Amino acid sequence: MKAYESAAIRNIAVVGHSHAGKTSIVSAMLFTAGASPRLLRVDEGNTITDYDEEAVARRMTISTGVAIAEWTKGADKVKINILDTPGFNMFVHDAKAAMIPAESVVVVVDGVSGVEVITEKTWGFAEEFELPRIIIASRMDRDRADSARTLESLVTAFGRQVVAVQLPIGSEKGLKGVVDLLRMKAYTYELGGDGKGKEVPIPADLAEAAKKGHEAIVELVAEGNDELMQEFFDKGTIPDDHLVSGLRSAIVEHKIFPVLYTSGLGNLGIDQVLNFIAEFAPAPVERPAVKDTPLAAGEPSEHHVTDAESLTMQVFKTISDPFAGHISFFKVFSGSVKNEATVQNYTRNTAEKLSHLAVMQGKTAIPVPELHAGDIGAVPKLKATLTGDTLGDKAHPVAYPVVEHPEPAITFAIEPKTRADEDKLANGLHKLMEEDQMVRFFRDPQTNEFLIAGTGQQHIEVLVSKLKKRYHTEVVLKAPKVPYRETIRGKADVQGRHKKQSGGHGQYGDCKIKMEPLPRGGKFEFVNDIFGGAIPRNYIPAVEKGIVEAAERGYLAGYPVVDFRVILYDGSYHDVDSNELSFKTAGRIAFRKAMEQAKPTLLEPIMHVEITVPEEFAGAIMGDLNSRRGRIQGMDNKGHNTIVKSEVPMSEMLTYGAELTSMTQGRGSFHMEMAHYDVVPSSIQEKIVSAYKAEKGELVEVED
Ligand SMILES: Nc1nc2c(ncn2[C@@H]2O[C@H](COP(=O)(O)OP(=O)(O)OP(=O)(O)O)[C@@H](O)[C@H]2O)c(=O)[nH]1
Ligand SMILES: [Mg+2]
Repeated sequence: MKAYESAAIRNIAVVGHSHAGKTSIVSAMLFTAGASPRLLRVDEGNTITDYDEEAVARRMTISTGVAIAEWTKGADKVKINILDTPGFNMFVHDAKAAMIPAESVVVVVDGVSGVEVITEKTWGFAEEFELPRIIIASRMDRDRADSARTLESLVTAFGRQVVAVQLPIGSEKGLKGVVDLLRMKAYTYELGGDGKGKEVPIPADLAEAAKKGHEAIVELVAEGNDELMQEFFDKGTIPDDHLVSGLRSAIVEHKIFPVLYTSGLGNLGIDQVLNFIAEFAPAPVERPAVKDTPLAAGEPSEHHVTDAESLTMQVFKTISDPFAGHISFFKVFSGSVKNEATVQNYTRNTAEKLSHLAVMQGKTAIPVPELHAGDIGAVPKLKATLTGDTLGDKAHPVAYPVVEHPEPAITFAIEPKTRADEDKLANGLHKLMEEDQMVRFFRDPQTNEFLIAGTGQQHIEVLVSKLKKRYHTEVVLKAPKVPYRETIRGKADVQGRHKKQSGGHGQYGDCKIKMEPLPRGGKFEFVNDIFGGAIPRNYIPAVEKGIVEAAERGYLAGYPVVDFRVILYDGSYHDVDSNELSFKTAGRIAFRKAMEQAKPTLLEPIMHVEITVPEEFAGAIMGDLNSRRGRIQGMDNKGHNTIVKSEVPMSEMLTYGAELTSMTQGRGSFHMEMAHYDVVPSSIQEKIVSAYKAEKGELVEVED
């Protein structure tokens, strides 16, 4: 494939609620642009962007797929790099990661449901990254699809800068085509055809609505632009070329959000979508300079998307599986990169050789000799590079900001089925973590069980399935676990002394510490306040280590102790008998004594929960949330649905999916993410602590 210059590149992230029709639109774009020989379908499991085995099995996008449509509009040939992102809530963090390489976002909404929970969530991502947005209302051929209602829901959610630039011709099964309100032209299509429209006169019954629609665009464009406003007052309208350029600037500056209509499955209106992206979506050169994260104290530097600057690139996605190997997807932010180049990974401080430089069409790598500033590419077999890393010219180190993801929402204990599985487990999970930043894998320090944490039940199921299919490792999922923590609510001032001086070499360590609470999220702070050598300097880290290790094992119920400060202010030592181990032990003793005094308490994770149910279930759902110690934060009505927002302890939500289904006859949906930690009410705390003690008692007996 030829190397496109920055001005001829469009990088778009396609986002929206699950099932809105994103992958189908992308598939239709690829076919219409000649990238596939026929229209590939999600339901046939053969689309270019949903190639992953798990995506095919579940008929939904699980991780962002990258593809390319080369499209000619008038005299311009552009390369559209498309990022087809997941809309299902448990995978939607990948849509956020796709904002890094994109200069604009295509927000897809379903023409029946309009704006949904994840539409708003992904809109928020685009807002955070200050990206222009083009909206596509899709699945317009379905029963009950309604363009006016969909537009209304968009305007309600995102404001009056949302404006239709098309009108659909016909509706539901009778959907025929679209009217381009900007240039006042109409196109009809054959459902399931080649995606290329036939120009026809604007149907008489749409003439009035089309005129109004055109005027709405004129007014909105004029409103935001003084020169055009003047022209509008003087002439009563704006000449077409000024209207187009005015609209384009407003879109690029994310002041206007245009709405188009399609059927992805029917491949209707898709050439107009490609034309619109080619004409109105900004090229990478047009984006504001990219800010980096300062390597030392100071202001961030700015990088311009041009070949003239030195090379900087960032990895935004990694695939790691036994078939494809390790593939890093990156965006070139500045400079250009050639095949076989050696570049520096600044994040890991190591050199990487870019052999087999490529662009990706789904899972297929297409070799390229070079990539210019602003382009998206991929390279296999980097040694140390992971998602989020910044690479480039060795002489000019840079770090670009990485995407922040929420903490995992669910943790399960897993057990390898056999001894052989146990040996393979860590390796398989390690590979999965390379490509999925939402997986956490660790051992429970208390029970020694393997724990796996992720965004939700389905996410964990995908991981278990990948372990089995890719790495032939079978595991059994056990009951979900709540990652409690411990903290203190009071202060303490104690002495920890360890002394063993019976014959031979003795042990002696002695420390005095104060302990006090830190605000939530404050983790741990260690302050060395020793003056005059009461404890020799080389033993102080040992005291800290003893405390840290003891804190990891917990005090009340075996959960890590967090959000506290320790001040080491005094102690004593023995010339012969003191050593590191003695001071570590002294630190541990001091920690346990301090915990006793400092009002220890348990903390539990609290989740943000957003539940969407038909309105007749709203009362029951809220009653149920009450019984789960939930705090209702707000309620919203959308059509016939009620959206309930609340904060609920994780421990009350472990099996909510199945319970919501039975409470709403399968008509409710919810998503949740970790919000913060909060103190566990004392009655519940007592139960957790006594259960721990009982279990520990048993364990000790067995060990004895
Ligand atoms: N009738 C009709 N069905 C469509 C259309 N577009 C998609 N569908 C169907 O809707 C379902 C979901 O489509 P997808 O394209 O996978 O939706 P998505 O937005 O990619 O969904 P996620 O990947 O889960 O976020 C599939 O069964 C499609 O066949 C359309 O234009 N018309
Ligand atoms: Mg999809």
